[in-house]
Amino acid sequence: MDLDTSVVIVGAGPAGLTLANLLRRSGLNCVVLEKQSRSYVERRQRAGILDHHSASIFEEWGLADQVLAGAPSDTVIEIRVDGVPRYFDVPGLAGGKHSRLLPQQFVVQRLLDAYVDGGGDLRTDASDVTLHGIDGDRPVVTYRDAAGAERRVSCEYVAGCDGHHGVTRQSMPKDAFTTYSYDHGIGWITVLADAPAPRYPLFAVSQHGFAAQFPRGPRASRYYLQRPPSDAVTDWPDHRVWKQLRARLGDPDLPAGPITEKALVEMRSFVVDPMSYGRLHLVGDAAHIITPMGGKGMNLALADADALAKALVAALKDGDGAALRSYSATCLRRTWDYQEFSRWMQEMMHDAGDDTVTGPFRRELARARLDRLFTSPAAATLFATMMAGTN
Ligand code: RFL
Repeated sequence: MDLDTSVVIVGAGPAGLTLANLLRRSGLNCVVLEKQSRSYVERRQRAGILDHHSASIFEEWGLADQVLAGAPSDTVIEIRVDGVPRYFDVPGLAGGKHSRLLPQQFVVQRLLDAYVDGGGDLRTDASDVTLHGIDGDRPVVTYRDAAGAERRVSCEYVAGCDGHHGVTRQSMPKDAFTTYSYDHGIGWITVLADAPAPRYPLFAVSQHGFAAQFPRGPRASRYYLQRPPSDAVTDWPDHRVWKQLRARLGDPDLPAGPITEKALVEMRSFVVDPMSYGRLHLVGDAAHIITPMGGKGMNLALADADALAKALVAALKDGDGAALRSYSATCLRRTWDYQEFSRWMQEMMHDAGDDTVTGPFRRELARARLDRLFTSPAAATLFATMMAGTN
């Protein structure tokens, strides 16, 4: 055996790195195995919103200075219907609680620095990660290091933080869990461009289809455009992207900029229940994915990591396994709550626009829902608290 440790964490994304930092802060040993290089992981651009609950995790664990520094607060969102702006004051309606604009790669870079600078054990370029004996008392995880040599690590628990396409979930017997998978029947294309950020995160509804524009730092924007599910990236040359954005945002003067990334987004939801099997606990995207509408994917991953860290501390330091036994149920409650929020927002924003997809009746229902956000304080407060992630 090359190493004995308390917890092997597979994957150095937001989930794995948060868990690793929290365990280190509690004085527990762990090893992080990541199949990519450190520079690859640090550059991967995805989410951009850290909600209130996620920020409170870093505050509670004394990591706020390292992780949250300089992240501006998300204040107001703009919902533009047929080119007419309406402003929705999220913190004002959510009791002063708010999200922060913090791109995922900054979260990852900062968590990596905090972990490695604090002496944490990170093994990148680890291939062929395989779990053995997760239904016994002392699992073993094998992998190949960067030089191709096989390594063996024994541990008390394995945290599967290796994302939707990772290997840890596949180590659970097929009959040990139920999978819920849902295709939302719409497509998105996402575009990252060096173009001026919008004043506020912007959601646009019109007959041309849904579009959104979010800041990614002061000089970059991430855009999302609804597309027919059968479209490929090649169906969206740059001139079509800008033409459609101008039509959908109702802004003929929208400034363009060099496009640095263009990708299709799968509008799919996926949940595994339970998230635990034997000594393996799944965390974040390894257990559930959610569409980007509402910006909750990374935040659910961080909430799982926090719950698992607390449960592992109770089990390993105090010999109390109760929180570990209820880990899956705790996380799934939150996951389904936000799956519902994301679906609510998605139906409202899409049905209210291009009525060739779901028809004019659904369009009017969705417009009534949208309107209610600005006329009913009860509806507005519920939406704002979910958006800010106050629970
Ligand atoms: P990750 O980030 O996928 O990290 C998993 C890590 O595991 C590694 N790995 C392995 N390591 C060892 N052995 C193996 N066999 C391995 N297989 C994989 C991977 O290399 C990687 O480093 O999962 P994690 O940590 O659970 O974090 C989840 C979040 O990344 C994800 O939910 C969000 O990015 C989702 N998401 C968004 N979330 C938000 O909260 N707000 C947003 O605005 C938002 N926008 C988005 C998004 C995801 C997107 N894409 C492309 C999926 C926008 C996009 C475009």
